[in-house]
Amino acid sequence: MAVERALVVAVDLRDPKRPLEPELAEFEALIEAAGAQVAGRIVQRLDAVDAATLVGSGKAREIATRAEELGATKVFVFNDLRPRQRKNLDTIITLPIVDRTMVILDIFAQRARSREGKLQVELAQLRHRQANLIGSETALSRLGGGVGTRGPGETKLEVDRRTIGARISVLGRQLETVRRARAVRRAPRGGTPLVALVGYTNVGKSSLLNRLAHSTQDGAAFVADQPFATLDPTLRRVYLAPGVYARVADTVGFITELPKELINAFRATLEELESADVLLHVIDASNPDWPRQKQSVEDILHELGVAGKPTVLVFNKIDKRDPNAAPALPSDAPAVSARTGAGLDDLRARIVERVASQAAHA
Ligand SMILES: Nc1nc2c(ncn2[C@@H]2O[C@H](COP(=O)(O)OP(=O)(O)OP(=O)(O)O)[C@@H](O)[C@H]2O)c(=O)[nH]1
Ligand SMILES: [Mg+2]
Repeated sequence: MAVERALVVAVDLRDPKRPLEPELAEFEALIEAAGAQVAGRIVQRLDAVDAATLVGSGKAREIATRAEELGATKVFVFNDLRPRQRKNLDTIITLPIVDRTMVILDIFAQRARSREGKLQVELAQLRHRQANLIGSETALSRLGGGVGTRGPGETKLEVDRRTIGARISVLGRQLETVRRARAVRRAPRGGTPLVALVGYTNVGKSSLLNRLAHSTQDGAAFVADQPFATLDPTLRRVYLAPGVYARVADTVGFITELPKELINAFRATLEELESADVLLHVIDASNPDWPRQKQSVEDILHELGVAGKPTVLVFNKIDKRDPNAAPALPSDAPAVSARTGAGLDDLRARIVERVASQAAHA
């Protein structure tokens, strides 16, 4: 199939607390990670989104014209789209409309490897379609192929709306069985503390795990400069201090406005977080947008009910960071580089400290 050409559409509500640009740039990176090419963007400034068409009907017609000029094959909408807005837009714009959740789910569908991961993604996709009435009449067939239509492992997503409900029940039951098996495997191992890596996607969690566990190539966790490289968590034994070891779990990266379908679907994977003694929250210090990313991660941890866990903050990628760049890093948090290995001794010491104080309180 030819490369899909994306026209990106966003409404800018000019909220000073939430500037559009970093999140829109992130959305475009997600679209490219899903395999499409960004051909253009249209930003509509409004005080509030239009209840009927999100962008306003005049703007919607402009989008349709612009899409044609650019030879776009799909329109990617940044903001949340209500089913009614989607339906109305569909009548003005003949191209398939793909939302942010569909893009993220598409990436997950392409990357999922484990049976549980695949079941989770398919379930999340079907729930999203059901909730948004995608799959009704023309919308699905118009999507054609590519971003927004792929199921895990090359299977094409079930298109018949009447069978979605039945498929969702089957998937739910299969996941239950897989999860039960996993809970048995995760039974406590002789008092070795469990440390879970958490953080925004692409901050270097898997790289850090490989460093800490001295994993090279064979058996190393998968590292890539792309969002959601890790979908299937790995667990490694890590040396901390003479006689002190931890089991360290890598996890799925978070993102601002993580689709709620995904939070639910990945709850099982994130159970790792619940059983963890300590969370190691990894932040990309080289990204000027790190405060937003850190806040998003904290919000999601809160939603998952694990915000109260003892946490060690660690700033990664300091090799890539301009030391004078704003915003400054807190002086007391460990700063490391998974690439060069800088700061790792200090980090190990912090983890030991946290694990010890945790054990003392237990
Ligand atoms: N310069 C620099 N790059 C790093 C460092 N740590 C990781 N990277 C790079 O950052 C990218 C993402 O690294 P990963 O380890 O896959 O990040 P992750 O947090 O596991 O990402 P997801 O699994 O996608 O959430 C890769 O290109 C790494 O090589 C670092 O300390 N310095
Ligand atoms: Mg990873």
